[in-house]
Amino acid sequence: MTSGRHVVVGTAGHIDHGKTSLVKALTGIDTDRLPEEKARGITIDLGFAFLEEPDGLTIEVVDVPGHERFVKNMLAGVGGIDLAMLVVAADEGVMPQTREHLAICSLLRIRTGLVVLTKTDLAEPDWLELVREDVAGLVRGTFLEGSPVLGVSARTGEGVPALRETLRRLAATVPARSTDQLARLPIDRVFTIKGFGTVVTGTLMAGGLGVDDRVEVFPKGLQAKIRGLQTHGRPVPRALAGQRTAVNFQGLERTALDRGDVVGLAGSLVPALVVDGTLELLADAPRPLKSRDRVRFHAGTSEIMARVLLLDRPQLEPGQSAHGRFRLEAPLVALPGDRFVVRSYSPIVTIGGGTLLDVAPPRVKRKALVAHLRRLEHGTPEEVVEEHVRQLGPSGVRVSAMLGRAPFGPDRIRTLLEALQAAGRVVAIDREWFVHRESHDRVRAQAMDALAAFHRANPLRPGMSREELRGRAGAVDERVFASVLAALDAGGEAKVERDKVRLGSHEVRLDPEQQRLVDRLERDFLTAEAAPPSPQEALARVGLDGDEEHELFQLLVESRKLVRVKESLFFHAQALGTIQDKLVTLLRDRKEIGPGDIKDLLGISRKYAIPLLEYFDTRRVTTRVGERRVLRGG
Ligand SMILES: Nc1nc2c(ncn2[C@@H]2O[C@H](COP(=O)(O)OP(=O)(O)O)[C@@H](O)[C@H]2O)c(=O)[nH]1
Ligand SMILES: [Mg+2]
Repeated sequence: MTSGRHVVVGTAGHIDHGKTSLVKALTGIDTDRLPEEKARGITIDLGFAFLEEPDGLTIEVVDVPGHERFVKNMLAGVGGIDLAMLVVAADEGVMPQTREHLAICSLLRIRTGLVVLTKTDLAEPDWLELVREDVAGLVRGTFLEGSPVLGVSARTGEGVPALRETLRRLAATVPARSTDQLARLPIDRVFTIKGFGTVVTGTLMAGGLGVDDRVEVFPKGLQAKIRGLQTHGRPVPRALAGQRTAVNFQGLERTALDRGDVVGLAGSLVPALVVDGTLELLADAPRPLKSRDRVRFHAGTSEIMARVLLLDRPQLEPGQSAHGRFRLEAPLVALPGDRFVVRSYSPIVTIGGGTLLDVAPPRVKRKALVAHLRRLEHGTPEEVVEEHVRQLGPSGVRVSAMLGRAPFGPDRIRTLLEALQAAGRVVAIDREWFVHRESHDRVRAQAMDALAAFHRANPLRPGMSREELRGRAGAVDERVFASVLAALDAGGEAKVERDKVRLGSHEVRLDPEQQRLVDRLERDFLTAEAAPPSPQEALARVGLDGDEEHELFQLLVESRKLVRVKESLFFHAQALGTIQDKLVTLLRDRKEIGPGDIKDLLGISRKYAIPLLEYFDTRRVTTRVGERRVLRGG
């Protein structure tokens, strides 16, 4: 059933050259289904048919309109095809949309195809020979050069079996699509079926979709569950890359969806309003393309108005290529590597196309941008992933965020990131989160500079506050900063102790006079026991001016010899230990005490007693019960 191969064949060619008749002769299916199509005898929108071969090969056919006014619809259909069938009426030969459709197929990098000369019943052999020469000239230098050219009459059936055989042969040469990539289905039709609800169709570009999958319709952000899936007219539990697929949603209104939207797994794709890519102007484009020109941008099944910015020149001549940025007037949902087609605003003709390189491009100067795009264009997959991580700087990137901006599936991205990590090019913050080595090093260097500057300005302070240091090192994310500090600590360049960081080489060195003052300050607090002086008083006693911010005072605080009990109330750590022991002994004896008891116990005033009691509450030594204290857990 779904085990066989699937190849999507698209028709191409001028109106009335017999494309729809050929599809019908081949598959038995009339793809002109709209009443208006029947009435006018022309194809307006895309038509779909399929052919099941006995060996499990399914040839799915997308029939496109040839009329120049409907090239937009043609573009929506041709994006998903593997194989182009360029149809030229033998009695008329090459016409404008023969050329335009061939150009579009070339721009979309369709690699395989054939030419069918239809209506052979209407052409004399001599004439047919001339048309063959005409066609040979047309395809020279394109992907169709050297491809089969078959004569067919849909009317008499002549040549149909040979065409079918050739399609089978070509189908075998089409490479299989990636199933590792994220599922993507650009919608080409939306309709309702009585009793089922909303159905969309499209060619599944990559990955797979299964019944009951939770999906999202991008860029609208509408989430829904897949109720049913069909491939060529039959229900299937799962659809795979390359298949024409109909998706029946649970809980989505038909009117909410449009051609051009993309179905993907919830949260997996990223809509873009600015994209960068290569841009080539067709050699037969009617005029040069100027920077800031307004164009029609076609990718997947969407058409979006856009302004093109040429990055390295004011205008692009026919036949030239360059890098371009597109400012889109509506969000695009696509991935790097996708091809796109550009048509001029007026007259509406195909003028060029290119490959998307970045769908979340950085805001950098033009020169840096061109260098960035070159790396994305010519790099190996590993280099492409590295370039994105580099570009994202110290905030780095998560595997999940990488999925929407690189043309690789989750497993591949993880493997590439792990290879980069092994090569020392990126640093893993955790299993999902990576920062480029250069950014990591930059934060590291900033932190080292900030530490050195801090020590220079505060030679007596043992270390810098971790939070302040993080601010000086670019205010990077806490976990990235932790990783940088861990690296510095491991290398011995810095030492991290609780919330303080210092250079590995830093030592507080006091001159003899400073040492004497510090010793005296400390002694004062030690002997004052439970009734210590205020910082100002203590400093004044040794002849210094200042409060607790004084660096000599801070030295005692940071080395934990003095402990802050409340605002500007400091106790010597040793004294505080003794007080705690006395308090605990008293509480064991009395079970509960009031503020008066501690005053008596220590011979101190309320000024010290209340803060001490509160301090021991917060240290979880005691618990407050009304105005009284009990031992915690006692
Ligand atoms: N004599 C002859 N007429 C054909 C043949 N194929 C198509 N036609 C006619 O050419 C016209 C256009 O055909 P159609 O398939 O709609 O062309 P499309 O616009 O390329 O899809 C119709 O009137 C067809 O009946 C053919 O092989 N022989
Ligand atoms: Mg047609």
